[in-house]
Amino acid sequence: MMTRVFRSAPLPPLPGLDPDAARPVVMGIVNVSDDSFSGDSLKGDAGRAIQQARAQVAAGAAMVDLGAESTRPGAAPVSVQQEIDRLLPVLEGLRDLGKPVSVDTRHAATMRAVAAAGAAILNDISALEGEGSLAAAAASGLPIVLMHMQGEPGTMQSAPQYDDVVAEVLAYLESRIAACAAAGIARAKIILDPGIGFGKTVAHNLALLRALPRFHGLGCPLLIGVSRKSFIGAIAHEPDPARRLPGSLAVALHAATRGAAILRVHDVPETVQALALWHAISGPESGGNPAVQKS
Ligand code: 7PM
Repeated sequence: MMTRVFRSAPLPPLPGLDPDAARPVVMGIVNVSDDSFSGDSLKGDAGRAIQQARAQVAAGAAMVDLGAESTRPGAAPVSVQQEIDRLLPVLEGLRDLGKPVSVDTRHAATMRAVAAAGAAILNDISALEGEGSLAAAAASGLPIVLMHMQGEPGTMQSAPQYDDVVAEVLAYLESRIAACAAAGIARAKIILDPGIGFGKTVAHNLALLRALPRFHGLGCPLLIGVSRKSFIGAIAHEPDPARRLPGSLAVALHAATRGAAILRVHDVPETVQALALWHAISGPESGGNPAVQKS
């Protein structure tokens, strides 16, 4: 039997992130919707988001991902100013978190505002294709997550089509790395994400997950987000996203074994526990996962 050996690129240096941490690390998902009680720091949605982020870090998250724009089909649109107004109080409240706060946004104005307010990572599901986003991200100097998506959030799941999903996602991400390079963003600042569930059928998602090792060839660390996603519901016959933890853990461990650097998840304590067992068995204490070489 042949063991496939691949080299996974290191994460960019981040304040509060241990460069020697066992990988993958967990990124906790924090959503901040409208803030009807702003003013009282622990009431309203900003307060809930701050408490949720702190609880996730206490449970072992190495970082959190803060998002204010719902990408769900049919969700009420959020203006860029509303997005900024929701994010800034949470970022202010998390200044002493001690762990990197990533912000999930597609808008250049939001990128500039959150970079000034202490965000540590810019996570863009449109891979900096928005107007002015390449320049805003470059000016921030922050590490960037480039994610692949086919179509737009509202309609992307209606009829996703590829000739070769893996080749097309690889080529797209390579083209965005080149766009970043032209804008002055070095490859060492880039984290890549195949965008599971973003304009993909169940079969497309499975093909990408099977092919994860090929993504290391792009020379950047990988972020994988599968938590509670609908392909898990489709395969497990579980319509309720809140009941998709077992499937989410199974896919998270699959990605861990294939060298993912960051797992973006809703269920932080549960994922941290699953990874602790996986690390104990296949991590450095065991002589290392033979499939993964850190560079
Ligand atoms: C509706 C549709 C609600 C999609 C929520 C979602 C990712 C991300 C999201 C991901 C990166 C979800 C997604 N998913 N950013 N933002 N990678 N980099 O299920 O997979 O959380 S939002």
